[in-house]
Formats: sequence, C-alpha cells, structure tokens
Amino acid sequence: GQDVRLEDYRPTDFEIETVDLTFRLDPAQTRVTSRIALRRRSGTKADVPLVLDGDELNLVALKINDVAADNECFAATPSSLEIRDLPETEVFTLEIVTEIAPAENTKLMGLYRSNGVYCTQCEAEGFRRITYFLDRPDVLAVFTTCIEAPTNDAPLLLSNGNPGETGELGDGWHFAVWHDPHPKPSYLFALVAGDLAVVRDWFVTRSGKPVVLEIYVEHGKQIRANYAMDALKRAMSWDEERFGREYDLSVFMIVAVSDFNMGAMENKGLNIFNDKYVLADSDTATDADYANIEAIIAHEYFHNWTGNRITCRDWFQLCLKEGLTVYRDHEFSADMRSRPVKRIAEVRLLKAHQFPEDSGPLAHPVRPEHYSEINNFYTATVYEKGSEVVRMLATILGPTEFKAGLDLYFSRHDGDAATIEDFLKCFEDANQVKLTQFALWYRQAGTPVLTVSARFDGRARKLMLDIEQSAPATPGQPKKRPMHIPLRFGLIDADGAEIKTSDIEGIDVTGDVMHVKRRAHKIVISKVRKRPVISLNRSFSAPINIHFEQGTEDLFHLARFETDAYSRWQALNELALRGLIAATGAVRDDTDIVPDEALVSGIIASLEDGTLEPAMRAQAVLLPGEADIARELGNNIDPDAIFEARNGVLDIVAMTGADAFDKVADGFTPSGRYTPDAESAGKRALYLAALDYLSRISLPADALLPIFRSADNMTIMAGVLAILAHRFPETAAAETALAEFELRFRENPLVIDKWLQIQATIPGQATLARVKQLMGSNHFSIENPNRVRALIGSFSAGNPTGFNRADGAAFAFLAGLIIELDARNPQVAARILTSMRSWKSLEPVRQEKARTALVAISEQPSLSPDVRDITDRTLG
Ligand code: B3K
Ligand code: ZN
Repeated sequence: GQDVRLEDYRPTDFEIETVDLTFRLDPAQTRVTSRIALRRRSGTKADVPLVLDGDELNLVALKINDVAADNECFAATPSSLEIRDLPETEVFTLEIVTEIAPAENTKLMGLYRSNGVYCTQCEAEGFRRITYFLDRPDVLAVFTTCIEAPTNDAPLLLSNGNPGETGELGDGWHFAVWHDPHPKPSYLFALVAGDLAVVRDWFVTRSGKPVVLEIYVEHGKQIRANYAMDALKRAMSWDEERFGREYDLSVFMIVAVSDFNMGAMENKGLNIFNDKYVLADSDTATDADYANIEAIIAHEYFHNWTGNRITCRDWFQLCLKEGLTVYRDHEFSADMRSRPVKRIAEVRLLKAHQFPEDSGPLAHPVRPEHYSEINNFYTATVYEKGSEVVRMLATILGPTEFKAGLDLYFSRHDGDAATIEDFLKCFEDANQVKLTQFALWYRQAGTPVLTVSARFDGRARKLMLDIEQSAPATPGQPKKRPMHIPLRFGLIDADGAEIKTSDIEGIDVTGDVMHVKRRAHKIVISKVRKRPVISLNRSFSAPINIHFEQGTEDLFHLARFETDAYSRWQALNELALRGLIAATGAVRDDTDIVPDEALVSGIIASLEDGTLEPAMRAQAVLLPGEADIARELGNNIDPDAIFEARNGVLDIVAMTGADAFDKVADGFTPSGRYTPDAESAGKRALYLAALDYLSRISLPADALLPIFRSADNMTIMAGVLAILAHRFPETAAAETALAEFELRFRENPLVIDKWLQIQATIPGQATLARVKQLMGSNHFSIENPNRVRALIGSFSAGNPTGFNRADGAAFAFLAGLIIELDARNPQVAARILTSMRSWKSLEPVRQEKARTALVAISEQPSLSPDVRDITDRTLG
C-alpha cells in the first residue's frame, strides 16, 4: 500500500444513488452484475473521469446507460476501472459484470466460502473484491440485491434489509431479492447463501414495531444459539432505555460462520459472526465465552446506530464508530454484570494490549493521520483507548451534559458520514463548552504520565499536590502538548472515612474530578485537619500512567478503605506489582525473594473477605501477570527471571494462605446446575483461583485429575486442565487429562481451540516443540483463523517464556510461519505478527534474535502490504 493521508481527504466527484446487484453464485465462477445509478456532483467538470476501486477483479462486460461501452472509453485492471467519455447528463447508469471465485478466496475478504456457506466480509475494503465501486465509507447508496443459486446447495439466500420477491428459476435454481431502504456505504454490504438452521424469536420496539430476530447456525447447533438470542434481546431493550435508540428494520439477522478474520461484523440488518462468539452451552463454553458473546452481540447490534445510521467519513474516523460502540458495550456489560468487576477487566485488558501498543513502534493516535494498510488500524488504540476517550468525555461533562451531546449527535448526523470534529461539536453545541484541548486525545499518541508529589502541612492544615503531565515521544510525534486529563480523586482519613474537600486552589474541580490541563499544577487543598491518604484516578478515570511515590502504608489503607471498589483493587494490585518487581530484581541479583508480609496478608484478607462479591475476591488474588511485570519494567526484560520471581511470590502467598485457600476451595466447590450469570461465574472464578494456589502446595497433579474428570461444565474443566498442563507439564496426569479432553471434544473445533491454547501457553522452552507437533496434527489447519489464533496467536502473544526463548528459536519459527500464512491470509498474518511489537524492550541477546527474525520477514520479496507495513514499523 501507499501512504494515505487524512489531510488529503476530498469528496468524490460522483455520488452513487442506487445499486442493484445480481449474484449468480458458483464456487469457482460467480457472476456479479452491478447496476449503479450515478450522479455527477455539482461542480464536477464533464471531462472528469470516473475511477472505481477493484481488487483482484476481472471485468466481463460494461454498459453505460444500457449500451455496451466502447473499448477506448474505459480501462480496466484488477484494481481499478477508469471510465472516460461519460454521458454529459448529470445522472447516468453503469452496468458492470465481474466474475469472482469465492472458493479460492483465502483472504476471507469479499465473497468467500466457509464450510460450504457463501458469506462476505467487506469492511474495510472488501467490497471492491466483489465489483468495481466507489468503495469508501462516504459514498452512501440504496442497495437492492438479487441472489441466484442452486436450491439444494443454498436453500437460504440472505442480504441486507427487508426480504422481497423469491421464486424458482428452473434447472433447480432459485432466487431471492433483498432491499435495504437505508442508504449505506459498501463496507456494510453482506450476503449469505447456504444450508443453515435458524433460531427465531421476536422483539417489539418501544414504539411498538415488531422485529423478527433470526440467528443462523450449522444444522444441529440451534440449542447453542439460545444465549446469543437472549443477549440480543437484552441489548435491544437496553439501547432503547439507556440511549433512546430503536431498531429500524423488520428483521435482524445474525449468521455464525467458522472461518472469519475477526470477531464479528455489523452489516446492516445481517450481522456475520465468528461462530466462537455465537455458540455456547455449558458443556462447551466457559464463563469468559458467555461474557464475550454477550458483549460482542451487543457491540454489533449497537453499531446499527453508532456506525450504520451514522457512519465514518473516511477510515481515519474509525474510532468515531468503534470507540463509541466499545464504550456502549462496556456500559451494557457493566449494567448486566458487576460494574467494578467489569471495570477491572477493562483496565486489565487496556493495560495488557493498548498500553504496550502505545509505548512501542506501532503506537499511533486514536485517530491516525496516515496509513498504508487500513486493516492494520483495527487496534486496541482505536477500539479500547477510543472507548476510554468517550468515557473521559462523559466524566468531564457530567451525565446529563454527555447525554445531551449524544442526543444531538444522533439527531444532527443521522444518515451522515461524519468526523470526530462533527462528534465533538455536538457536545460543544449542546453544552456551550469548548473541547479544543480535549480533542488532543484523538491526535496525540502515547500514554500520558502524571508525576505527582504530595506534602501535608499539619499546622496550616493544607495539603499540597504537585502534578506534572508529560507524554512520551511516539513515531512521528516527538513533542506533545498538554492534554485535558479528568482525574477522579478522593481523600481518605485515618479511620477510612472520606474527607470532603471544597477549598481547592490551583486546578479546576467539578465534583470529585480534578481537571488537569496544564503541564504543571501546584494545588493547595485547605482545611484538611489530619494527614489524608490520597486516592488518584478513581475508577481509572483517565487512561494514563501515574508516578506517585505513595508509601505502602497508604496503599494498604486504600486497599482497605477506599469507597470506590475498583480503586481498592487498584491499590492492592499496585502493591502486588511493586512486590513482583522487587522479586524480579532479587532473582536477577540471585538473592532471596521476600515479599512484604503486609502484602501477603492483604491478599489473603481480600480472599477471605465475605463482604466482597466472589468475583472481586478472585480479582484480588489474581496477581499481575508476567506481561504486566514486563511492561512495568519497560526495558532489558528477561522473561525467565520474571517467571521465576512471580512463581516465588505466588508460592509464598499459597503457603501463607493455605488454610484460607482450602476453605475457599471447599466453600465454592461448584454444585447444582450450571448457569452462566455473572454471580455464578464469579464463584467459579474464585474456586479456580483457589485451586491454582493450592496446586502450588497441597494439590498435586494426581489430585487435580479427578477434579478435572468430574467437572460438569467447560469453565471448570478447561480451568483445571490449564492448571494441570501449566503447573505440571509433561506429567502423566497432565498428559492423560489432555488426551481425554481431546478424545471427548475432537469433533468440536471451538473446544479443541481451548485445548490448543492451553498447550500453546505452557510456560518454558519445551513448548515450541509442542506447538510444532500440534501444527502437524489433524486438529490444526492454517486455513482457519480461529485455529491459527488458538495455537500460534496464544503462543506468540500469551507465552512469555516459551515465545521469548533466549536462543531465538521461537522467533525464527514465527517468521517462517508468518511468511507462509501471508501468502494465504495477509490480515491474519499481520495481526499475529504484532506479537513482536515489544521486541525492543527485551534484554540484548533476545533483542538481537528478534531483530534477525523480523529482518528475515522483511527480506521476503513478495510480502502483502499488511505484513510489509507491520514489519517495517516494528523494525522502526
Ligand atoms: N467493524 C468490524 C471490524 C472490521 C475489521 C475489518 N478488518 C467489527 C466491529 O468492530 O464491530
Ligand atoms: Zn465495532
């Protein structure tokens, strides 16, 4: 790809008003006839040619106003169709016939086959693999689609919108017409044809309109779609209540397919999903699977307003729909489940994925300003940081003001292809405020840092806070301007009570939010009688790093008394992280690991605290992972030392808390029928956390095996299997459990993915050999993205000691695999390769091996634009 720049945006010279598509489906030779009605924009000169996008296309015929076009007046290549000598009228039609081969489409973009089902993926630029078109999000047209196929092969024919005429065509063929009255960009087009089963339900909108709900799955899997259906109905009513958004067609369809490059896709009225995020029952899905299904079903449904009704002007505005929709799905899950537990999960994820992205060679702003391959920008920064930016907007404005701005956005821009500026303007206009400085969150990459110091003057009864903000340099952005950071805070007194503060100078404060806007603030809080303990960034109000030399006693105080449940966890987690960093130092200096006794007893106290919900107790004992420690260390990382240090600390916690862990394991042993609700899931999480600790002391592999065997749901079964495989690798018990699991689920690829993932994440050197051997097993296929992610993705992104082997063998392995995969599916290859993004923070020996592997990829002559882009930027 060549560099595309935001500043070069220009509207098209032509508009497309209607599109009439006819698909004559055939695996090897599908004929697509596209009739498009074009309108020359006022101001477009008569001699301006029309250039349509294509990708690996083959033009069969072209008519202009129903007359076959002269060869001299157009030029067709696989990637474009340029038409000169257009009719001089303002409006004219084109009929374009192309031929494509869905069965040979291994990129899974455009029209392809998955398990014998025809399906499409058009975002971002897949529609141009179907027909020549103005394939960009600011060209909105009304689509009518006619699908023709052999009735036996494809009894089911679906596209966007409302169903129209259907009928027989002779020779065993039939057809169906679909009409979507809502103008939409081509990236929201979808088609599905095949033999699938359906689960049907219905929903009546707030204003009384009935909607048929349909989920299509492979035959025999209908039962496993019930949870997704339930989540869909809950999402539909929640969006009405919380955001006043109603559905707008008479049918809403979801299709589950097994070959999909990402999670799901919000095509108008016809969402297409990776089946991993639709199918669930207690025997095959874990609690985490249920939570993901609920969130993703909601996310795609919410896109109907934030994405489809209001779409993006260009792909630089991707966060306009993604950040906002992630924010909406986070809020939905928080309402359906436990808000503080959900917040902890969000922050863990943000720190695990977005923070490293933002501090490495792939860092980019929430709204990037240039790209060479847009598919590489569906990132944690655009999605997760994009959501945090919307959350900050809500925090800064307040709930009523935020809602007013959003309502204005929905009314003002319905039917538009909008920009971030349009979005922010609605909040400005609705509330008479300026968001000029806030807008920097969209433009400046890198995680901001607040450096804080505090001093209490007891005689003057004043608390002095010095806050300075900075942001690290990122690619293309050496210097940053100060941003508007909403910092929620609280002061807690010695008895654990919240101190009310009203007398604050040096910073704007609204409610419990300090508005950090300058590079430096000298803050004086008066009328504070006793030295308070300061709690900063409550509920993680801003996605930042804070450097604050807060004493451990103060952190313990917060871990006990903070009124904000999230912040209690944050304090304990910060203490644990400090302990783990110290332990890593000890391992590297070859001295003993001696974690703070207060830390150990604090963790155990949270474990035993019956006033907390079980999910929260589980979060308290889930200490920061190896990757969290690595991120905190920042450079010269030795993953083996981190692993050893973390184990050392966990062993001590397990020994000290042995009785408590025993009690929890007994008290929370699952009994009764499985239900996927958050409360029951929290109990299972706590039970598994206790088993994990006990496996370090009193629960050997042979005792875990019967627990594994008697598990009656996948959460416990996969959880215990992971403990066995990770804590007791290569023991007879672990291998037996793995073999039994494989035997039982060998016909269910989604469950086998868990088996692949558990093995790919066994810590240590030996796992590379296992991964290679599993690649050769008949459970693995390089053609299926879920298999590749489960085995290779988990190994490279989720196994620090195994992947970062000091001899570099795993890097070399990954390089070879990326090259092979790139030839088939560039998007998935590029995504997997991002697991090397933090290579520069490794210690020198590993760093050099990583560089060698990246260079080996880079030297390949025919890399896809996707992998070329990631390789070049990663090497830096
Ligand atoms: N919008 C899609 C992602 C498309 C990715 C294209 N490479 C799913 C989502 O975010 O809802
Ligand atoms: Zn989305």
